Amino acid sequence: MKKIIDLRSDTVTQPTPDMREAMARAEVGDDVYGEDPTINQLEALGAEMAGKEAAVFVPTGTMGNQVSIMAWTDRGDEIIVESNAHIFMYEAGGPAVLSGVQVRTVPGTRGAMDPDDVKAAIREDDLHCPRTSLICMENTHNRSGGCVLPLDNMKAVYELAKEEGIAVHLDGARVFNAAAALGVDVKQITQYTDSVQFCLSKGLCAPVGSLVAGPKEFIEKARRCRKILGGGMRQAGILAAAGIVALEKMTKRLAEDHEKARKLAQGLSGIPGLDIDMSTVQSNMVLVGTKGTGMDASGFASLMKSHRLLFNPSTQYKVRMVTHNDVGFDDIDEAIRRVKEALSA
Ligand code: TLP
Repeated sequence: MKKIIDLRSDTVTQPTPDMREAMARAEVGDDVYGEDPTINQLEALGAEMAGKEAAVFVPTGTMGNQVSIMAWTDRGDEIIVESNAHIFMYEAGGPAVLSGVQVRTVPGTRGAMDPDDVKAAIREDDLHCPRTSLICMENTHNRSGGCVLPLDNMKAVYELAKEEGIAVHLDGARVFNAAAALGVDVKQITQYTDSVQFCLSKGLCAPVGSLVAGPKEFIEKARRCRKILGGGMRQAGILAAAGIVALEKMTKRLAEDHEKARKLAQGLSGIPGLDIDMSTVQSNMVLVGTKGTGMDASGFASLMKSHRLLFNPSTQYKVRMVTHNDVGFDDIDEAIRRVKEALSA
């Protein structure tokens, strides 16, 4: 029986042996009382790495984004997000349900919003209009296939927001991938955002958890919002221990996943029927067009599933493949081989 090669997401990664050991040893306490030393250590480390005053540990990236939106806004406000943002596409309408805000979308190029479009979307101070209270960016940008927002674009949006007195939040689920791709310290990115949510459980391999980092007063509010959502955990230092390994060790190896993605993209792009825009292969994802095979994305994904190669449809004619710590370079060679074999049969 062939081994399963799982490229559905970097969320499928298993905690590393170092993580399991740290989890077993973790000193814990009741975090709702602020008494879990391992969580306190993780929050301090995350804040320091992101260049922010404070941080709060949350169970998921989705909760990280939602507590941030809740803490920055009032009911009836409007928030601006890029039209393919995770917050808009995949958080089950959370901003409307949880914060009572409406979402205004601005189209992006590979996830980057044009500052002029953002400016045009900001509401005037008029009794008829909702108040624009938050602008969200996403880096890396999932739906564009892991593209990295250019730093000057983030800077322009941030400066515009500051002129208008509007807060900026970054969905940095994979911000360490963005930093690795740009070859910069993550602070170079987070300097252009007031708050950031980053995931420990994706390419960084922790089993659970995200951090929200930002100004102290905002984090106090976010902590309260986390409690509202039922995210006040108790002896969760067991999870935070893996998060510390994720930040200290696993952030340093992400460039390797990017190399695997390039290798995969190069290998697949030579196969008749498949269409890949190499310029979008910037981090650990590859979007593969399937139209030329005569199959749509789900048809192609289910064909390859029968060859024990897993990935997800992204749009009607595009699948997304994600590289990570649990697929090796040899698995990439094998994945390319299986696709070739399946399409030539
Ligand atoms: N993304 C998942 C799916 O939800 C699509 C994936 O497999 O990529 N922001 C971004 C940019 C994300 O990609 C994700 C997860 C989240 C937030 C939410 O994180 P979780 O899954 O921890 O709630």
